[in-house]
Amino acid sequence: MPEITTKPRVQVKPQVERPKLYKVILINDDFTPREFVVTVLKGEFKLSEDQAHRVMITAHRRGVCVVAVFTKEVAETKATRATDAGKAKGYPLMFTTEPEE
Ligand code: TYC
Repeated sequence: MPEITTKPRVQVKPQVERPKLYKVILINDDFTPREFVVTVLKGEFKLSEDQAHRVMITAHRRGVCVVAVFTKEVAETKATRATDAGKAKGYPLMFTTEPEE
């Protein structure tokens, strides 16, 4: 049986580029209880108790701490959800996102 080969009319660009990654950053404040920060880090970012405590204490001491790195949409969704969890309790807890270099 004869083989029919067709040439695509449109050149498809190979999707080989890795998606740009975004850091989720925890910002310190003077009001949110430490234990609440740890609870949010465990719940939203799936950190262990030990990891969550280290991240919280680093932000507390240095002002900020990188929590984790995700694709843009996941980073923004998690940062918003975690910030909203604080807002719901009346705390000024804040998570932001920033592209990785
Ligand atoms: N600084 C807060 C306190 O002393 C605790 C805290 C830590 C709040 C990290 C926010 O990102 C934060 N209660």
